Amino acid sequence: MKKRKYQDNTYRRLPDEYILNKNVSECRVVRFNYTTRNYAAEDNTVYNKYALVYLPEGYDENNTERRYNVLYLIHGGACSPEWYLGGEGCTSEVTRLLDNMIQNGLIEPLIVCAVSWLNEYSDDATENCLNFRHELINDIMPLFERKYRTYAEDVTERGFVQSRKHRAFSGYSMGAVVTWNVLGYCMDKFAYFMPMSGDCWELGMTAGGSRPDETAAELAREIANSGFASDDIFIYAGCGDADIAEPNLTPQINAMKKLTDTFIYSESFNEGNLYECICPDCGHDLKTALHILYNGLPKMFG
Ligand code: FER
Repeated sequence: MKKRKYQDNTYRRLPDEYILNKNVSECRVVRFNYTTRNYAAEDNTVYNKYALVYLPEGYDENNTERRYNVLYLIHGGACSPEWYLGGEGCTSEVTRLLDNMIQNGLIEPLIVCAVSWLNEYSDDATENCLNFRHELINDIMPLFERKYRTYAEDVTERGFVQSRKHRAFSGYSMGAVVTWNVLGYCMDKFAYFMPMSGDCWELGMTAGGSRPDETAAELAREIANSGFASDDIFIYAGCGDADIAEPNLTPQINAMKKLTDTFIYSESFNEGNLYECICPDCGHDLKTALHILYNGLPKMFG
């Protein structure tokens, strides 16, 4: 199969007009309801949850031919899916960014499913982040990808694995903690990962910063266990230059760079599978997430 060509990973400034509230498009943010369980406990209680969904302009649920890439996107601490998508029936900086990127041909039209690691059964944010993948795989993806026209031909294990190059996972701050975890355990169903403003907490809070070599080795081990090769995954990590997560993320990325059997750091995904985009004049906030989405999304999906 012919591999796609990737443009350079190097940071480009997000043009202001991409997020300004002009030429406001019709809103296509809808609510997706589902039920879940507490996978960390012997608990069969059913909990109601929802995601917010961005549908690209022209999305037609009756057109069974057309398929769309899907990005699962998860928020940080003290936030919710609204942080990205505003709310049901809303537009936001993220929806305008996506509309503009699609309109200008930077990316193919895609579906975004903004999910949440918050739940009714636990207040432990770190635990929730590290357990979220069970809810994603068991409860969200099968229902969501049956309803929306992703590349999964069916919602079986096989259907998800075969369509993994058309599926990305990204999150900001605590959502980046989720992203590194999904990378480690669900890379059979996802090929592209975009952790924004946050390090990997597999070995504890901010361990990407305090134990970078062990964290990198743990990720490499998880990838080796998955059976996928280094050219089967793509990691576009990012943060701001004045981001409180930068001192946690950069040491982890530098440690990953040394494990060249697994991670190939490169200015382009034509040659490698890992990049850290450090956004100038950016802190730990939505502006950084917007810049990383702008830079990273054109490198997602193969
Ligand atoms: C980081 C990852 C996540 C980080 C902070 C967070 C300071 C989250 C913080 C919060 O939501 O309170 O690397 O660095």
